[in-house]
Amino acid sequence: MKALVTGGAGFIGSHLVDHLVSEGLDVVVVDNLSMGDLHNIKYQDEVTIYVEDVRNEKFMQQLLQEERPDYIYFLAAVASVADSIERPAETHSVNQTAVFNMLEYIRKTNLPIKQFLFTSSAAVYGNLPELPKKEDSRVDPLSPYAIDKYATERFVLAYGELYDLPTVCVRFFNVYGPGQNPSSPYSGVLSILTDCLNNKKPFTLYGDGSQTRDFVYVEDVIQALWLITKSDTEHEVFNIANGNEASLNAIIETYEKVAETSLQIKKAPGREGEVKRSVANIGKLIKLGYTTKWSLEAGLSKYWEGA
Ligand code: UD2
Repeated sequence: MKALVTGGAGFIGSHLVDHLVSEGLDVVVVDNLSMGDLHNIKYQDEVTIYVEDVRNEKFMQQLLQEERPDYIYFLAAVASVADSIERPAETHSVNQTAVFNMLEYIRKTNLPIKQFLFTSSAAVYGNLPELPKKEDSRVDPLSPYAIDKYATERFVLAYGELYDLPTVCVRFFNVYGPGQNPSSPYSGVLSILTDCLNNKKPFTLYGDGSQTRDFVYVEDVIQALWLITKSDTEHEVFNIANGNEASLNAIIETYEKVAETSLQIKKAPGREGEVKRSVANIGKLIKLGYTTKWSLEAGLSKYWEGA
């Protein structure tokens, strides 16, 4: 069996690649290294790597013809709400057009695949008051990023139904763990916090810290992705999260305890397009056999150990 992972040198992608290799799959990675790093992939020598942009349509088509993957995990994305507000056309070309083009090519050429998994985001739920978010909760995508993710989900699911393709979508909540790049202002807050605690840098807190998130350790995310693959599920959407809500203030406090050091905090206004509260219902995943192995405290301790 062969798997193609777009964005396979990125934070989540590289953990997935290592897992797929350990399960005995042949793995092909496409990554333009805009945020990713080949060093993130532990089993680099056992993986076929193409440093390319998923927007290179000709290249992607040739790749599919030559490699003929059974499983496709589409993780390549500009994973930032703020970036999509600054550069909506560019992020759209990655977050939607590249995925659409691949689906369309698979349809037109009848490429046989076992599963096409698209990675969407909790951003699709926006700021509606219903909590916890269920996969069939109302959506309210507020940013170009969230709109692209939601619209692409709809394409992926409709292509699945209309053209009998085995497609599935997942919505990542806030994923953290080793390998997350802290260097961009849009990096995950826990990678930035780790960097600040480690290097005694001041941390910029956007808003009053009462915003909540559902943080899930990357190993649990990989567990969920693999369960979805193994279950041969199709035409479904799954939340991938921990199922617990924590405020940013509470997270900072927990992390300071874990790291046994205190953080220097600079206050700044809240970010545009931000979600105020976020927490997932993970019942659908639990039905597939998912159990969260990492509480926030355990995940932070493990992350801090390796930092
Ligand atoms: C996450 C995803 C994003 C999208 C979104 C959906 C990450 C990295 N991003 O964005 O792709 O799916 O969820 O809602 O997982 N913060 C600070 N200081 C900092 C950085 C962040 O206060 O230096 C705050 C930020 O304003 C936010 C919270 O920390 O309230 C979490 O920020 P984030 O960028 O880690 O993730 P989020 O939820 O904005």
